[in-house]
Amino acid sequence: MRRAKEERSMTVWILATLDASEWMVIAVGIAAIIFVLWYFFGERRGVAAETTETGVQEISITVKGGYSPDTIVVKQGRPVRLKFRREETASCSEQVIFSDFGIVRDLPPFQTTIVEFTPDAPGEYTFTCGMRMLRGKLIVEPSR
Ligand SMILES: [Cu+2]
Repeated sequence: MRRAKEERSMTVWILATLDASEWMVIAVGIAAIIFVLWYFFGERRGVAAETTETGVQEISITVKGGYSPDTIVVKQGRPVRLKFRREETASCSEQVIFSDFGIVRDLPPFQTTIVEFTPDAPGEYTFTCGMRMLRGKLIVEPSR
């Protein structure tokens, strides 16, 4: 009992003696922890596709050990054009599958393969490689 009380008063004493720069270090440390938590666990909104003059929502995706960007945001009811640029020969990424849209496409290495479709309903749609190891997400936002 007594010991716990002493430890507590010690903690209070240490906090009371911190100067501004030490508080700064603590603040930066806490900010870094929050950033790491957000980075790994936070909801990521993804990258919005650009709308071309003809009204197509277009975005380039680099395929190399994964999809970059891996989360793409588009609007419902307008055509989407995904340009997959595969920058590797690793067999894992040789196919891309949009199972919700019934699309299976081969991605020849060091080429750009275009995948086009129009998402009619809002929602989150996963796309994967042939073995479902690499993953990306298409977020379709309601139009309006
Ligand atoms: Cu794979």
